[in-house]
Amino acid sequence: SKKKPLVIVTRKLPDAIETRLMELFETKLNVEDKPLSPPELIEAVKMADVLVPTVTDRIDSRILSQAGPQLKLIASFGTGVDHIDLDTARQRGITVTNTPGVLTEDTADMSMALVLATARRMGAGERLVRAGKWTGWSPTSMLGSRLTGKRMGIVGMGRIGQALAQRARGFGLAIHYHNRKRVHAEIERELEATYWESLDQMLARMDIVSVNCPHTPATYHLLSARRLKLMKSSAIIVNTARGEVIDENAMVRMLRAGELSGAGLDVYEHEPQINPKLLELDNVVLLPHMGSATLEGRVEMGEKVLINIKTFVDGHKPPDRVLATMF
Ligand code: 8YV
Repeated sequence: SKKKPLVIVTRKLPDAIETRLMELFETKLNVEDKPLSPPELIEAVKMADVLVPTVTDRIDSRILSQAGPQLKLIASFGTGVDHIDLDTARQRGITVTNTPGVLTEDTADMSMALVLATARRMGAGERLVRAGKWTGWSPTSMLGSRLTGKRMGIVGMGRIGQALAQRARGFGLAIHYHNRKRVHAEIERELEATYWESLDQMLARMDIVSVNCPHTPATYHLLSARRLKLMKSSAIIVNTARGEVIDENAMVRMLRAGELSGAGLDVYEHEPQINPKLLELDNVVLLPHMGSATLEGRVEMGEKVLINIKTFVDGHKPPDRVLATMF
């Protein structure tokens, strides 16, 4: 019988997924749950038939240039693929898959949660209570801004952007969006969403801006210093996508100067490093990249990885192939 392919997994995954991987393939797990160092990653791509990386593994051209000829599939655990050099993978004949769809609702929940937490100052309120500094109710303290009747601008109207729009409508927000392409008229109608071809023009008019696009060469610093300056000083910004989409230094400067009223961030430009100036600000809510972190979501992401590997190993095209040309 044919030798089972060697699958190398870079991080600890849910038990049920690891068990299934070991049943189906020869599998090397990471029991420590520490990200692999670059030399360990090189060792992995030299040996593996299939690599299962996550967002914490930088699979750049340097790493891929060391890959053995047997490496034919990178089945990433996660939806964003900006940590993988897709062009080099394609040149080397390596198929790349991701796990789209199963984390849409959870990530949209987190975007909405960050909007609420930021607009209503939940972080500052919680810090006050925990510090034992709350002296009682007052008519003029802890005042945030009302959501009902405000405008939300969604940058990136894909699956997550649309799921966020559905939620935001329930909070009385008017939905606006910018996307490379206008979405289907039917979806636009259903969400009562207004399309802005010009991101600049949209930004100038929004009370809330939510980033929900992938990080690609085209979206790196899409919210540049110049564009951030177009926003109202009363506006808040939330990001559950990728830190690189916003010029983080420029945003921090504006938050400090009161040129932006608040930010709710789940992702950062240099994870897991946090700009120390962010920690000094009271008008920001800071989360540790947990947008898709639900028990259910992680298992479903693992199931997608399993299906992608299984179909590929069986000689078929895996369902969640990522093409460099998608971006
Ligand atoms: C995951 C994410 O935590 O899917 C993504 O793009 O950022 C998160 O859902 C991460 O990708 C795991 O690799």
